[in-house]
Amino acid sequence: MLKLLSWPTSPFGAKVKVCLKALNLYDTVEIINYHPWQRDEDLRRLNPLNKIPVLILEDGSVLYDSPVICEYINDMGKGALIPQDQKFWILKVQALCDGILDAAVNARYETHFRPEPLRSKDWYNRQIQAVTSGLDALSLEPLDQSLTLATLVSFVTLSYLELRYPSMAREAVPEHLTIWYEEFQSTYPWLMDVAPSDSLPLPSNLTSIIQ
Ligand SMILES: N[C@@H](CCC(=O)N[C@@H](CS)C(=O)NCC(=O)O)C(=O)O
Repeated sequence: MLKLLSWPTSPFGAKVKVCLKALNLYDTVEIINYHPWQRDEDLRRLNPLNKIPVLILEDGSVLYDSPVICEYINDMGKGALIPQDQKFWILKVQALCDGILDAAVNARYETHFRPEPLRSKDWYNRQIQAVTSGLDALSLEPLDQSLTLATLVSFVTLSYLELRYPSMAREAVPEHLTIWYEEFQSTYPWLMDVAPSDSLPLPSNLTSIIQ
């Protein structure tokens, strides 16, 4: 059985989970909850970058980086999430959403993992600016209600912001993107089961200092 190392709050892990759900493949993968800031070297042995998600294949080989894993799952689902005629638009939307998420996750690490005296307001603001200008760009993309990698990553991006930055989700997401998101949620309510969520307590052995 395939194994996915992820954590419920991780938007990159959620990208993989929503792809699995959309293709009806969720039950073919064992989900292993693993927090990347855990104080051990288990994750680094699988992914030298020490990041989740990581997918362990049946022959023991490992895939990392969510775009690579999503592409693998798309192949398992016979390419349904990346129709050939939209491929490069879909990959561009994924790159945009990944950039928004990288910036949002970095900003969160700054305020939650880095000790107060080491925090940089300018660096934090730069990340938030990438999130808001990324959202403006995303709102110009012709997202529809079909299930593709483009709509799924956009869904995960907006769900992550709703979880971690609720006031930004209310105020900085352009209105028609919010309308698209609400319609997508009500069309596919079962996707909410695997959207980023704070459903597990943090493990006790986390590293807390980023120098
Ligand atoms: N480009 C990577 C980003 C993954 C990522 O940043 N994951 C976070 C959790 S949401 C992580 O593992 N962070 C640990 C770290 O930065 O050391 C992907 O798309 O998979």
